[in-house]
Amino acid sequence: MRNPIPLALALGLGLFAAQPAAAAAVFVANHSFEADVLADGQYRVGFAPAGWSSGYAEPSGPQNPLASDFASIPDGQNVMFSATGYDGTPYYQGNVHQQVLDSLTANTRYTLLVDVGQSTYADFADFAVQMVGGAGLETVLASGSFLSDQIAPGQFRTLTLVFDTTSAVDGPFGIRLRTFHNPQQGQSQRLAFFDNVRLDASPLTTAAVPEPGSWALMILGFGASGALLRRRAALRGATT
Ligand SMILES: [Ca+2]
Ligand SMILES: [Ca+2]
Repeated sequence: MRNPIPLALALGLGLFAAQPAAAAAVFVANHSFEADVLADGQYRVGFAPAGWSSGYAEPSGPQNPLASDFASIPDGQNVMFSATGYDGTPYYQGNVHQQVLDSLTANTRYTLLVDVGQSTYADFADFAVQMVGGAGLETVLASGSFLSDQIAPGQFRTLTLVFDTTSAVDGPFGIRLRTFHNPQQGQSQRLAFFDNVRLDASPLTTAAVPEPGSWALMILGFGASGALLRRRAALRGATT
């Protein structure tokens, strides 16, 4: 500890660098739909996957796709399919959800990541990945989607949804994965697939990290101090 100042600086920089590690994972039950691994090619309709709820579970369920359905599965063997189509009015639409928190913390960024896929064998359904709250998880706090031409058949893409709080919010708080019937797409059944649902919470403390402009000013400041010291030393050298 002969030279504590550089050590303190190094510790400070280390803290800045470690900031992303402050993100804490929020538990999502059966987040990858692997709770009950199905036989290859098998799928289940009529109930939501374990850990998830649905007001109308018939057109959603866990599925173990065939190798020909997707180039690869994001995580494990199962995914969840969600369907929309026509079997009489109203059109059916997949809609599963689960509560994950009792309340939201102030000044926190909640980041939800969901892998969304389009199979090789079915048209892609309009879908939404949502962060929801309120009674029955009916209030949409944040919602995200891809258009059908943004995911190639047989591929999954990761959708990232961010929700920031400034004050604490009473829950419940949850995740909803759903498909929508689009009248312009006709009556045939369409499918969207979901996998690997991840949610984390990280404090919004970015104010502790200097902006690039501040860094430049600080470095300029250090440089100016050094120049001043050198000038004084030179002056002293000149007068003695
Ligand atoms: Ca999975
Ligand atoms: Ca499989």
